Amino acid sequence: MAKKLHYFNINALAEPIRYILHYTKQEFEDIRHDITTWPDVEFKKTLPFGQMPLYVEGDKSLTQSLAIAKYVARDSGLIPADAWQQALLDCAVYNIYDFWKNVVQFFLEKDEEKKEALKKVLFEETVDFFFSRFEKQLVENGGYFIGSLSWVEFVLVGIVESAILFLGIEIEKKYPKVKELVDKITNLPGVKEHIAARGPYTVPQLKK
Ligand SMILES: N[C@@H](CCC(=O)N[C@@H](CS)C(=O)NCC(=O)O)C(=O)O
Repeated sequence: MAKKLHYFNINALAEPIRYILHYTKQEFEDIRHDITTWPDVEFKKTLPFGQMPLYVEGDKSLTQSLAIAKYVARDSGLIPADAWQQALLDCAVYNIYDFWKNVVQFFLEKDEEKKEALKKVLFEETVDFFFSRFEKQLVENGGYFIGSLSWVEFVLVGIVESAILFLGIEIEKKYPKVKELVDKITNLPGVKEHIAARGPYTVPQLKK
């Protein structure tokens, strides 16, 4: 069945999904909408909640990036059978998104003074608050969240790469296990070729 992923031409919420799809060798159409001219009013009206990513499989469609990432990771050994292990992964992924919310808030802030204040808190407190904890979890679990590769490590790496791009800092340098994971995921078969083919991302300029 034809699979399509709609998102902008940026990493952010869609790159973990793209990584999982490439790693698990699922063919899909990687449809990228232009963020610099967004909103595409007619297309936006067709989105169930007005936002992307949107995943389409035949006549079915799904929104919410985490629901999509988890769905495309099924049947691939990236989701444990045990309910407690699944819950630990859900917990980890919501922590990752709690961090990401701060980056989005900073990125979307238009008032220069407020943006500077948000940046200060992010750089001086938020990044270390979350990453010292992610690092500790990875150290305690053999480099993963629950002891083996799961869909959530793909989410962490996608979000780390996006945060590095959007904040302009090299977050992972201070956190060796996070860095190790970024290197591991980005060199996985399928993911590596995808990255080489798409080239580097740049920070998007949003329409005023
Ligand atoms: N909770 C949603 C958030 C989706 C979301 O915020 N999408 C943004 C891009 S990252 C979007 O579509 N923005 C365009 C708009 O709202 O018009 C998810 O995880 O998928």
